[in-house]
Amino acid sequence: MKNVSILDEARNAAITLGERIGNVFSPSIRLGVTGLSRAGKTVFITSLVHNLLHDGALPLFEPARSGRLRRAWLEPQPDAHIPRFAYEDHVAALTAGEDRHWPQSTRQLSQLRLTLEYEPAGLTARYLRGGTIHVDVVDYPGEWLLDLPLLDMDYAEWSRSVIETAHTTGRDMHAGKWLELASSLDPAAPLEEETARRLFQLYRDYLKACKTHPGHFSALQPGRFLIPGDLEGSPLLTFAPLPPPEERPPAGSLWREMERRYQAYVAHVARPFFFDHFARIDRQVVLVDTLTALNAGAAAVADLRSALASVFACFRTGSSGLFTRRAGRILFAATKADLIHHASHDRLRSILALLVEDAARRAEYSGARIRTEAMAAIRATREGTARHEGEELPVIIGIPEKGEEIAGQVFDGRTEAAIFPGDLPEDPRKALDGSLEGRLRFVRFRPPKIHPPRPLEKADAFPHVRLDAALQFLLGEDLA
Ligand SMILES: Nc1nc2c(ncn2[C@@H]2O[C@H](COP(=O)(O)OP(=O)(O)OP(=O)(O)O)[C@@H](O)[C@H]2O)c(=O)[nH]1
Ligand SMILES: [Mg+2]
Repeated sequence: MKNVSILDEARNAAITLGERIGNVFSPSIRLGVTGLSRAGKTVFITSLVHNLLHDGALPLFEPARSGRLRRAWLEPQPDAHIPRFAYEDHVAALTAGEDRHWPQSTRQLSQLRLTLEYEPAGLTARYLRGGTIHVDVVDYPGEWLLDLPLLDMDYAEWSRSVIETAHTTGRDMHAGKWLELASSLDPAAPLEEETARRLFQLYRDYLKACKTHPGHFSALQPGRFLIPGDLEGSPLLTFAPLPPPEERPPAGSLWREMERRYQAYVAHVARPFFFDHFARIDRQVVLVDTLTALNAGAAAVADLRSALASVFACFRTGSSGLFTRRAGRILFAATKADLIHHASHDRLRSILALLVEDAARRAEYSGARIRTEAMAAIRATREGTARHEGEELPVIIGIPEKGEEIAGQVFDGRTEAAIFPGDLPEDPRKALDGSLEGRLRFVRFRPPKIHPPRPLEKADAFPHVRLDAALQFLLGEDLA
């Protein structure tokens, strides 16, 4: 990255050194969990922690299978200035008997420290170090990763590039009002706060419309305009791109004030996110709601691929040693695999693998170890077969959420149903060529009914699909 200053690098090195010294006696791993909104981040972290705390069935996680994992517990997190991941509230929501429900949407960065006590595998290891490791889980919106290009651009460059993409097909139908206002304003006129707000609102409406329009959400900046986190309503967010003027307008003008706010956003929001949080991540999980994209059609799948390429752009800088300090490992996981029959799980993984490979190629990525999985952090369904017109169909059985609908049947949120969601194609390329259109149908299910957590009873941990395989890839070697 061209304008990453020496100061930043020095600061980063200092963090690294400080953390290493602090970690001599209690190693810690920072596990980042990200994904675009509703990808399944909160449910993933809640189930992962719950399964470790309550001795869940994790046969693919070697330390658990071999009995070397002795104990897990929560501890106060290292970064007191970050909100704590509301683990207990999420478990309470999911285990509230008849009132159980999925956790609320969470729209900012949060953290949770999980400590694992284990028996090291080798004799030497057992002698040299204790078997305790802290896992600091960090939940953050994937939308914030899309701010990376801003670190490299000044306000004029950014404005020019945003306005240029706003004229491309698909986006242009949403950009009209904002562009109209932006081009009618005199950039040299003194700033009026009301105009600034109006411009910001129209630009944000444009971003929001693009986000819901399949095919166009991968470059929506600034990330905080969509997921403001703790900056909701902050003046730091009251800016928008303007057509760059030929001559530099005077201080106090609309242009100069917008420029100042943009610079403040980059300096105080985007840059600290990358350097204070992202840079310190050792293992990364990128959750991808591949099924929802498949359900929406080929344009949405192609769009997902471009969003993944933007994610790779962030990790690519990791290969130059700036953003990831220890051996990186990135897991891309297709979530909610319990919405399809297990016969299709590997196909789901292949589709994600294809998207990830394509995205990595586009971003010219090389770096950390990458893996793809199809997974359900919490399994809300079970499987069965049903006869339909003389044919045996693999179905999934669960309680669809109230208001969900299939072929005119509206579910009441209490009754179980057997659903044939359709088959995923054997050839993953079909996900992109439009041949799946209208052939898949997913509904949202209620969370499964489990008892409130009591320690040491396997049946009480959240059921899952391949959560243990994810754990093995992410942490298996650290507990060796
Ligand atoms: N069936 C099933 N549904 C899931 C699973 N994980 C998530 N979901 C569904 O996806 C929704 C979103 O999950 P969250 O974990 O809240 O997603 P998130 O990424 O934290 O979302 P934001 O906080 O809004 O960014 C949930 O409310 C569930 O409806 C899963 O493993 N199985
Ligand atoms: Mg969340």
